[in-house]
Amino acid sequence: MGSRSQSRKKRTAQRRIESAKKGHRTSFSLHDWSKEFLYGMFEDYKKGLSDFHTFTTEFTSEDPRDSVVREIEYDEFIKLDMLTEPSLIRDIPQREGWSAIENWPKLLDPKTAKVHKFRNCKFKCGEDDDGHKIKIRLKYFSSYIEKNRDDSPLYIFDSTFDSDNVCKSILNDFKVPSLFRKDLFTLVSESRRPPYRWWLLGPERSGTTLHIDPLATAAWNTLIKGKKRWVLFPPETSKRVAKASAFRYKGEDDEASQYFMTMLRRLRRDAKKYPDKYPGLKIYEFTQYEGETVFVPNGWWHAVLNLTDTVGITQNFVSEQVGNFDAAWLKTRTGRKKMACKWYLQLEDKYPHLAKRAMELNRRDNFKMKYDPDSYREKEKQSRDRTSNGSSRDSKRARKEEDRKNADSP
Ligand SMILES: O=C(O)CCC(=O)C(=O)O
Ligand SMILES: [Fe+2]
Repeated sequence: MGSRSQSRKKRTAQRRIESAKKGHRTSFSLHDWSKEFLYGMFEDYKKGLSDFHTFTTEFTSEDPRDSVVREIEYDEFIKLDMLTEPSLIRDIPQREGWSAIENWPKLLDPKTAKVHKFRNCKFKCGEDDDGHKIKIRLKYFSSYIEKNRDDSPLYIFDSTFDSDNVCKSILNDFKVPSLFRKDLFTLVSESRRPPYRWWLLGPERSGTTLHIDPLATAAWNTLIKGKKRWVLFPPETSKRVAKASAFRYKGEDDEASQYFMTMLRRLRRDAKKYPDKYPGLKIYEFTQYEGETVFVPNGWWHAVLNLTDTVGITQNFVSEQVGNFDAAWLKTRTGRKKMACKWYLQLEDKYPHLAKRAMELNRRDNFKMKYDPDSYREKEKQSRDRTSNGSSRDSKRARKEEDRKNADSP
């Protein structure tokens, strides 16, 4: 390839990245992306981490009140029938034969990424101010991974990769780990169900800010390549403490890199100095290595920082095996009213004991569902009868119209 065409390609890559950055953080100039110089401090931050870690998975033992995430070997994992504590499980991809091990690491290296079948696939790497997706071709993103010095770089966080004919083969590269396979949200149609699986690929210093996963879902998160720093706080921890907002100084943002490198450390220092200010505080902080799967129970605060370039996959779910059915029902019946009705009807059919439990919870709280399952069932039956008698196209249109009228907000 001629050098002129190479430099044209470089310019295109740069333009695409710059436009993604401008759309994602509209208040930032391009210069602002590196104004905190976290790039220069990152190596020291990482070296500091290994000072107080002994185990292979680097559990923090700096503070005696720190809790330790349970480590589970694969042979033990497959014998479990329940898991409700935050845990780190080894070797699922190797033992369950994921081709991700072979395929995904190539996407982190621009040389192999630019000849990979995903090179022209567009993945979501941000959102604009109106909540629209910002997408980028993988070949451009891989050179950004290599070259960027941003404080908190863009991160590919994509839940709709299965809608593209080429990148939907990501689905063939992994299998939902055995214990997490019974996902009760699969009873709801894909279109009704909120996004639930994300393919994650990002440069070091990118990450996910502190949050609790939606609708009381639990999550598993498997790392194929690289290292990730995690922090988890139990559900009873106040948002103010977990966010370490008191330790956010002027001019700092609360992106994952800033949070881990400065705010979380200040919180730790303060908690050590003034333990009475933080009764019962527990901080679970650890490093996840490749091949390891983190299990996050429902309701736990968590944040993640990519210590190196990483690629992995995560999925959110509801199941009896992780004990989040009750909590998910409570959230869904208020947050996703129509989905709750449809979910209930499916539960009645496939897991009657859970439908019974949902009704018990409704009675306990004197909760009236916006879409009553009994009348919905009746309506569906009538519309089915109409379909078999009259024109199916007409009734389909009527159903669509009804759906539109009844549309609930997420
Ligand atoms: O690996 C990460 O960046 C964390 C992802 C996460 O917590 C989520 O998708 O809810
Ligand atoms: Fe999460």
